[in-house]
Amino acid sequence: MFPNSHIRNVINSTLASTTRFWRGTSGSKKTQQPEHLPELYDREGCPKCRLVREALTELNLDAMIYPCPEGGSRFAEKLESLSGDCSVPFLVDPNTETRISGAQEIIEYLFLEYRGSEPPKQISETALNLVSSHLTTWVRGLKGTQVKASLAPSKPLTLYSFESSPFSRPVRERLCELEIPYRLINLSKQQWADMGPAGHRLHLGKYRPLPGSKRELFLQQHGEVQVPYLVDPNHQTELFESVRILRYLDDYYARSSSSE
Ligand SMILES: N[C@@H](CCC(=O)N[C@@H](CS)C(=O)NCC(=O)O)C(=O)O
Repeated sequence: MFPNSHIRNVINSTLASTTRFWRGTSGSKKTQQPEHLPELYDREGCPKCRLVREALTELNLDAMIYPCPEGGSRFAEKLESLSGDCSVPFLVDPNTETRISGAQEIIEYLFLEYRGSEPPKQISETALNLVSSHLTTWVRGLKGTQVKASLAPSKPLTLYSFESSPFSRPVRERLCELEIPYRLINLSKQQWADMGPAGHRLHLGKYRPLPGSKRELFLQQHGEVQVPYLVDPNHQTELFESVRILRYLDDYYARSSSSE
């Protein structure tokens, strides 16, 4: 059973997805993941970073996320040495040896490189998208922007998610606040049968993801497709259920400021 505070959190997260018009839900039917993960220096609550993550979901592209919350230091030095300052979003693509800052520049690069086209207006850094993304950050009460004291994992974690997922957002916020690096695997929705919560999909009969998709592989491995799903190789742990994942992250990685 969910505690009331978690139910309120998910309802609020659903409202946040609505203020962003549910961008970052569906994605490409065909995606060739590049050899190396593009690396995004990101702040979950940052309005411009959100537009980049929506582009990743739209492209169904996975990425390595280095969280850079305000007040954080774990990746700040690396970011500064790569980009010359500490601003996010910043993208490093080891496949093409590209480094780019600025949301619009990153989005244009990703679409050109991984879809061979310009980005659609609804994902670009337009005034409307910036206003609605700022609103989303405010609806979330600035969660996922400020650092919290934490223990650094030796190995990055892996999170299966997609940008607008109301259950996944609180997990990404916590990963950001705790400065935990993670491989973000986007399980973008690719067809009508993927729509809806895992237990109540908007279609009849047995759920069949697109053949050859990441969703199909996930279904084969786990018997169902549901996000968020967290893998922590540091403690040989794999978890479904947002509330359990949040508790796990707090238990294993959050520290009170005095114990730092
Ligand atoms: N009780 C689960 C619910 C998770 C859930 O319903 N996630 C949705 C996305 S927000 C999902 O996996 N939908 C099925 C899909 O995307 O195929 C939790 O708290 O993690």
